[in-house]
Amino acid sequence: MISPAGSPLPNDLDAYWMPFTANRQFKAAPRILAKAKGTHYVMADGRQILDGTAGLWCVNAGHCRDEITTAIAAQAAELDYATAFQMGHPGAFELASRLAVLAPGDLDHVFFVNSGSEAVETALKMALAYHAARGESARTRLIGRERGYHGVNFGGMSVGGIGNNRKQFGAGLAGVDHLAHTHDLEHNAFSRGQPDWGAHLADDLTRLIALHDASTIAAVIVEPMAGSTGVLVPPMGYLERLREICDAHGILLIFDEVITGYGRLGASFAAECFGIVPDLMTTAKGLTNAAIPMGAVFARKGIFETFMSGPEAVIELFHGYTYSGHPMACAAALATLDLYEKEDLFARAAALEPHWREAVHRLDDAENVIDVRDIGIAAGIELAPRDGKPGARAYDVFTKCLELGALTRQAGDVIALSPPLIISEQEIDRLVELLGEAIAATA
Ligand code: PXG
Repeated sequence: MISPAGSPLPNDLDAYWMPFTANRQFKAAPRILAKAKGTHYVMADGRQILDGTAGLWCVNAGHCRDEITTAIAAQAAELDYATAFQMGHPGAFELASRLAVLAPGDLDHVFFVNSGSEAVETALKMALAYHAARGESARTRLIGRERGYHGVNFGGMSVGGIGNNRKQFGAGLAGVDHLAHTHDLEHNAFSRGQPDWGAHLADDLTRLIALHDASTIAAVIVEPMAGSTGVLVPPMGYLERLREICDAHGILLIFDEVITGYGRLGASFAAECFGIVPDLMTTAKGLTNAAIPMGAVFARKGIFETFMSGPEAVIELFHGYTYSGHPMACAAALATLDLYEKEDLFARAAALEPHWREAVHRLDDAENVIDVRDIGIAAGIELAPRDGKPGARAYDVFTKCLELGALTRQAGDVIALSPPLIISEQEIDRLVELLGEAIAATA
């Protein structure tokens, strides 16, 4: 629509093609976020909304933290942009060093990107290039897992296992296969923390090895806790078993920690939480508290060193982005790491976990709830789907909850919760209460 003066009207919703959104449904009843501070959003109509999703699993230290906004502003005035190709700037080196210290084991080298999707593409390419550098260039297969989410670019979509994210876009990467997912309500429903049942599901990898032969497999990529698909907590022993099988067959293990990184599970990374060091680790979201887009891929020492063994004047990895290690993103990330440290937020999340668990499991007996699962400061509340209308009930719960004053995230028939790690116990109780009311009102 054009205003009488010829410029687009500021409140015209039409031009914006919204991502992962039912555009027409949204525009018929828009939900507009105007401001945020701490654990709350403010809607355009002035209503305060408790943020039950930390933005989208990313604002771990709470919204609009002064320390971060100040650092970004200062960096913007000092050095707005610097190319990362054959040039450097201090912030990127400082950030990589800080991250290498934070990461467990020998995940000592860090490659910067701008999103979780780019982190995944980067890690997959690193895995292929690593094997090629070692003379095992037949290792080109990539193994993902059903219900996995690894972003929306072609590599991540292909190793991803969410049907709706794949079906519009053709066959994807060749040579990809998938492990079975670990969701099984018959054995796992209403688990508190890691379910006891399901370690054996990791043996599905041996089936794929028998089928394809290990000599053709480059890497296995999994989310240690699958987030977007509706919070699937790894069964006890499952990730350990995956690690063992990968080790036995020279297959790289990639943890996609875009959601689990930076405190969500009450530790720096899921790798630390579960005591398993992957070969490559993808992160984004909480890295900058989401104030500026950024992702980081961590590589173990041995992988990095393999790349550093060729001629010194030759670029070792033909990969990177214009905005890799953007100065403002580095400044935001450094300020975020300072905040995490100063407020001991990962330990805070761990200390809050028992309260969180008790609170979310108050919904166990709510009408239409068929599972409640939790780990760290994350939970999935699964609802019985309405006949022939998958996701419809959860969408109604999501909109009702927003009306009552809390932002949640709908994933199919699951409501996912992942509030900022600064949330108080009272706010947790309130969030669960509002969700309970929304579920009751939506029966
Ligand atoms: N890997 C994982 C594990 C993710 O959760 C990505 C990669 C991609 O990140 P970017 O920054 O490219 O979006 C993600 C993203 C949801 C939801 O509803 C989660 C994500 C994205 C959109 C929705 O839970 N995670």
